[in-house]
Amino acid sequence: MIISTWLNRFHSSFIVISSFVIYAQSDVPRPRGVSLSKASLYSPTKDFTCFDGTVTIPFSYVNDDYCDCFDGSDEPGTSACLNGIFHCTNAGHRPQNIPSSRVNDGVCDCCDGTDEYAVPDTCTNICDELGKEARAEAQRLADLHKAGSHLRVELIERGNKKRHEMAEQLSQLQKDKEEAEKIRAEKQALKDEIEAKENEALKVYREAEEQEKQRQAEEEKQKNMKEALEHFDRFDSNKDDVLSIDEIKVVNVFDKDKNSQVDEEEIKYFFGENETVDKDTFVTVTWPLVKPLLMMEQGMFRPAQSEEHIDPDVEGELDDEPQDLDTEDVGADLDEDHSDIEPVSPREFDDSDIASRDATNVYDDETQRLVNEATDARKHFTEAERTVREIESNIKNIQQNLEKDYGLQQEFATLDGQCFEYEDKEYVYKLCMFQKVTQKSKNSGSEVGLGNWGEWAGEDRENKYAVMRYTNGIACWNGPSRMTTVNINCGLETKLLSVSEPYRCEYKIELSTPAACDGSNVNQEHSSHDEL
Ligand code: MAN
Repeated sequence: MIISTWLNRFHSSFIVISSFVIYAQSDVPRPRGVSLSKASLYSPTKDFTCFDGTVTIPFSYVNDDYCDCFDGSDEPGTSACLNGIFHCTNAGHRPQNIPSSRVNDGVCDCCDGTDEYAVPDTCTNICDELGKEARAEAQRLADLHKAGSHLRVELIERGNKKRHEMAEQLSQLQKDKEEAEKIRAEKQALKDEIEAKENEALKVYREAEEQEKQRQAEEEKQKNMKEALEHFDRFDSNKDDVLSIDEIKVVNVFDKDKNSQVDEEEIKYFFGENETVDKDTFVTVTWPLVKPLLMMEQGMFRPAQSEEHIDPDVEGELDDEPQDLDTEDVGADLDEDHSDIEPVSPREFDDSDIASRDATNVYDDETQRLVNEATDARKHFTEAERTVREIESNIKNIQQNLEKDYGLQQEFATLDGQCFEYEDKEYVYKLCMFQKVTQKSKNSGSEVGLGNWGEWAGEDRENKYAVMRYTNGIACWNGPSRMTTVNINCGLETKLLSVSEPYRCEYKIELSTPAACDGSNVNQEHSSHDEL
């Protein structure tokens, strides 16, 4: 491909002959666009080998406005290669590398104007001016870092002290926990012992209670049966011990849908789909269905659900005229749950039984004494257990804090838990360091989580502590969870400088703090720029 385009080479070099010059910068002669550090790679007395080593060309092909090297290294001073690099010295300011495609494009990229040499006077050299401004800014930053680093030292001292205290607290809590666990074990043993005695003493009462419950249930059953049979007899007008559809047609209470007519379909519902019912079927099938309607007619029963929705004014009316109730609903309710009218089912004997017994004081003196003792023992055990749990939770919190990365010298430790606010037109933002970020709308007042403490996220190891990331905030509408990046800058005060949302539900906070002030960093930054 390279050989087949010889013609193009001569054509190009003819048009832009000014690119093909040896360009002297400072005291080391080198081709245009080459940095001082790379000058030795371009020797006019030798052939030029592309930086990637793939092609060697006569030196005269360098900067001939024809791209010979795949890596663009033969055309640092022309725009012939798409991937070339043009170096401007920018004397008086910072040197700069720009893509060589920007050479002679009519835009001044370098402050010394050397990237625009095709048309003379396209650019003015403004490096001195920019350099002056940059040096002033660098000085301001250096001063700021210097002043801030005194405060940083204080933060480091306080941070280390805090960690030390936390470690001490942790070991104290671990001792407390052992002690609290011992007490809990003692209280448990006492409780178990006295509860065993209490159980024994209460057995008698439990059995009596159980018997009483059974007796009451049986009594209730008999009462219900008696009531059912009385009604059977009342409905059985021809006294043949069988209820027929005709006999029931005249009994209003069977008018389930309240249309003033008892039709066959309704009766069959109560008859369990039979044509007639005898006494047994009446008691087991018909009576449970009709009893609630009878009670309703007598004003004794109202479906529980209606209470919540009823306007107090209307409620009175309904009490007076129960037939206004929606019978369909009543039917459904009755099919599923008769608990409102059934006798209370027997249940296990538990603490509340003991307490109620305690209140009515129906135990004999010895049993009552045991119950009181057991109640106290249970209370003491619960308290001992709560104490262990509280200590465990404190231990967990301290351990979590001790595991947190508070910077190389603990400079961020004292900021943990401190909250800082920032207001814009719409929202109040709050950053609680190492905890979470929130956003509160000024209109609705509702608070939205923009992320919980996640990790340090500086680009590399040296500036790991320049960026904090808070993740897993409240999910964005139709999108991922909200998250916040906090850029840490040196400042004499810890505060939020700005909050923005560069992408939907991704927030960016600029924070200043003395914890980020470090005089040595500024100098390093300077020297690395000068090297370019
Ligand atoms: C709320 C705020 C905004 C966010 C939108 C996304 O209005 O949390 O910051 O952009 O929700 O729907």
